Amino acid sequence: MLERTLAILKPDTVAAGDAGKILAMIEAAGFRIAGMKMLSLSEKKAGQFYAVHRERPFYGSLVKFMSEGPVIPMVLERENAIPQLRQVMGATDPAKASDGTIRKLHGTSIERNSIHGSDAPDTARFEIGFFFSEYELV
Ligand code: FUP
Repeated sequence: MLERTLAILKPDTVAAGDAGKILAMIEAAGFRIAGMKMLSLSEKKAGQFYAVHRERPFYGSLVKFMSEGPVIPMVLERENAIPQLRQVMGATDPAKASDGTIRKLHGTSIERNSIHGSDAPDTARFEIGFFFSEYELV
């Protein structure tokens, strides 16, 4: 089934100048870019995006990290986009991610892990709508 997911190239990726390399990996994995933009999240917006984690001990630090510099949210489309992107991303903790995955290659800690990808259809819907209007998707 053709599916859409939301990815975010996180502040560590953009600051390192690795956005292009990661985008190339994503395209090589068969995703079509249906929407893309660059912006800086305020702490308030980052907090809203990660609201499901607000009771977790890492929430404050995660929100600070996600608002420390520009991010590149994008909507990616392919068959089974949600699980497929998570495979290309690798495990949350780069130290545990498989060889060749984005997080293994570019992540430096469980927090500074290079890329976000939606984990389920309902979160993908929420996360796409968080960043994009219908007219911004092609
Ligand atoms: P993932 O879906 O792989 O991004 O992982 P989670 O939804 O479990 O976590 C969301 C983000 O919280 C991670 F990308 C990084 C951050 N996090 C931490 O900083 N510390 C943790 O122990 C777990 C997650």
